[in-house]
Amino acid sequence: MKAFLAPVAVAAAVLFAPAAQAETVHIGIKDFMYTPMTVTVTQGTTVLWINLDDIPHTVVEKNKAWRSGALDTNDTYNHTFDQPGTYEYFCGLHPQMVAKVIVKPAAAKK
Ligand SMILES: [Cu+2]
Repeated sequence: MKAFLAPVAVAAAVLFAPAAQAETVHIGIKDFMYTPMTVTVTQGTTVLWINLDDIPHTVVEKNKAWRSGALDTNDTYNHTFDQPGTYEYFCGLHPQMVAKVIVKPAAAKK
C-alpha cells in the first residue's frame, strides 16, 4: 500500500511554493558595510539584516522610527515595510555606515 505517498508529495510542493506576499529580503552587514547598500522592495516586504562581522553593529532608521539593539555576530534584526517610501538608516555605533531601503507600492509590482 504505497498510494499514500502521492498526497505527501503534493503537500511538500505546496509548502515549498513561494508565498504570493510576505517576501523577505536579506541584507548582510560585513566589513562595516550594509550589503547591498540599496535595496528596492515591494510594500509589505520584510527586510532581515544579519551581522556577519565579528564586532557589533546596529540598524537605526534615520529618524529613529525603528532601530535594532546591538547585533553580535550572526544576530539578526528584521523590519516589515508596510508603507512606500525611501528609508535611510545607519549604524548607531558607526554612523558612517549608511544605507537605504526603497519601498515601492504593491500595485507597482509587475
Ligand atoms: Cu556598525
